[in-house]
Amino acid sequence: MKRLVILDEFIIENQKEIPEASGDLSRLLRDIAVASKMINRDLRKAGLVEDILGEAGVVNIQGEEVKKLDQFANDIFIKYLKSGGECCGIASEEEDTFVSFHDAPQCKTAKYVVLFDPLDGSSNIDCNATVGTIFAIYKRVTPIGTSCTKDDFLQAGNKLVAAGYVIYGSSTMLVYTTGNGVNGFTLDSELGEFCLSHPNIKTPKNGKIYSVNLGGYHDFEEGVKQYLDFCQVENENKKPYSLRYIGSMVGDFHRNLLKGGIFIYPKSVKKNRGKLRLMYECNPMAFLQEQAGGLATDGEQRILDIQPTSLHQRTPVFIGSKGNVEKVIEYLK
Ligand code: P6P
Repeated sequence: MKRLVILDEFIIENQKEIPEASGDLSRLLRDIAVASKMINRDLRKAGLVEDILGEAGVVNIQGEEVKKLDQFANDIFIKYLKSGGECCGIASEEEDTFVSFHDAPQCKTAKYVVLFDPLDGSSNIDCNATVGTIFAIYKRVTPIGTSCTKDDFLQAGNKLVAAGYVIYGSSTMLVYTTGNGVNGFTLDSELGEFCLSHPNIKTPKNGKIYSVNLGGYHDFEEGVKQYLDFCQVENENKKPYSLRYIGSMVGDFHRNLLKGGIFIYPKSVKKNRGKLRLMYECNPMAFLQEQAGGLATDGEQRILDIQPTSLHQRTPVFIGSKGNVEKVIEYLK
């Protein structure tokens, strides 16, 4: 029987590959893993936990109904990242602006900031469909010991130190990269440990799956519509690709990362910058996708090269197998 490699051991083993690694990033990744186990525990019984499903009765900066589980996951992340002392501040989909941990003595010498979507796919939560947590880690750019500023967060994706997601699906998995490939860990809930189950994930160069909300087809720009027509009949096999779309980016992304394919959320007449957020959805997923051998673009440039101007800015996104993304870029030209 193969020896189980648990996440903690893997992180420590691999921190040697991170320049000037001092263990801080390893501890930060472990704090994220602990927070996701807490979220997983309550998510799995959300239907039974008193008053945790449904709307939280607030609307976030995106103008979206905040679900109680969104708020719950957000609070768990902030609590564990603050108590872990390895990050000096966070930005979250559920917070209007960044949150500095300068008031926490244990965070005084922290070198990192974390941006996250605590529970992506919230529209699926109440119907028990796959949801996920997405996180992005940068080294702070302002002096250690001072309160973090917006500059620490508004960094291009090509400056990411680490990124990953936790997918709460038929099993719970944590998938992350520190720039040396992508590895997936499945939660053994009896052990309470994330165990290496998907080492060195690589996305097939070409995929036969496309993921898009076709409800917006008539609002999409011409090149996107032509690519979608290509997927449906004019492709190299002359038979339709499979349309797979569950309306939860983590779920759609994870399937395509493993099987190959392309996830598209384009701009449209109604959403002229698309819907997905650059800083804590598209950038972390783009880092992972490139590390797994795929591509991620906004239609004009590499997602990771976009210079952000605001925490919650949105971007069109075409992400997945190299061959599929290159094809859609041809149509967009
Ligand atoms: P639509 C979930 O709300 C989310 O932010 C992503 O997880 C998902 O890919 C997208 O929105 C779905 O959006 O417009 O197709 O419902």
